[in-house]
Amino acid sequence: MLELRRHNAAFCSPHFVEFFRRQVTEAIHAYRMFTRDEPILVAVSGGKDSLALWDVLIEEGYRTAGLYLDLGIFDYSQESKARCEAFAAARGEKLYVERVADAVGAPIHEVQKVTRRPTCSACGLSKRYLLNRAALEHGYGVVATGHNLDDEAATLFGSVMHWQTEALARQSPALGATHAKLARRVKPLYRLSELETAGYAFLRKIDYIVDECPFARGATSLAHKEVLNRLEEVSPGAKHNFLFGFLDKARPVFERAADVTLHECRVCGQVTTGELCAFCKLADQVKRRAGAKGAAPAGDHVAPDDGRRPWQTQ
Ligand code: Q46
Ligand code: ZN
Repeated sequence: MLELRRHNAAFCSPHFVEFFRRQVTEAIHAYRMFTRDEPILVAVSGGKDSLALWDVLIEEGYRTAGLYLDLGIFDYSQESKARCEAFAAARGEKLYVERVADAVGAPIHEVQKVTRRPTCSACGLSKRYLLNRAALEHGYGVVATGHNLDDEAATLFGSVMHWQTEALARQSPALGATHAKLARRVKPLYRLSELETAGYAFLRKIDYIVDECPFARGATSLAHKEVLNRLEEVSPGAKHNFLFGFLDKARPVFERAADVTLHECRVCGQVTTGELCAFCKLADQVKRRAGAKGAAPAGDHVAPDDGRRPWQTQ
């Protein structure tokens, strides 16, 4: 029996699986994320959230393929990639694998040495860029990620703490394609907590990587999650109310205030606000300062997502 305090309900295993899938399909319909006829690219990291999401979409009859971004982070990457490959093979689904080092010019954990850009910042930028590029190259108009309620509430908390109004305007379970070279980005798990996703992955016997990326240690987003977990303990439903209250009442105000003009990067043709996109600048820095050598093997974990699009670094 699984007890969910914020819903004031308890579920047996089959009913929990049903409840979980219904939350996902309701999210898809509420935000018109995609239709059954359209192919969906699911960004998978080998963790519980993205694999649980892929599992639900397959079981609900959606047309999907997975995309694994191989970050080249030691054993972590190798193990997470193996989980994604096994998951896809067992279900007969297509999995695209992209080696980030091939695109950036160095494994992601070496980028800091040559550019001084923090590893997670270079990683986040590269992931946003490569996700969008892969979607366009392989003909997918929409990318789905496994961000859950805890991720989204923590991101919102961080943006509010620093009053990042542009980030607040962007934070949404679904971001549209505002340019022909932008795939839509959706988060069908935004109504489900981390605990609920873990419960679903367990009940569905999904073999996922439990370890976090080694660079996640000490991340501010984890501190924000702890604060929110403490609030949730004394007030079940606090995270849900925080996120959903924002989406209903506050986001439209921030959204109206934000507007950008988009161009195509003169080097790679992807979307940017300036002449050269942030990814091309990063790759150029890496090449010039380190001399691009080949790639190393890699792995991934879905990063916190404040809705930044491929051209945004701040
Ligand atoms: S950003 Fe940083 Fe994550 Fe990239 S380097 Fe690892 S912790 S995977 S969410
Ligand atoms: Zn570019």
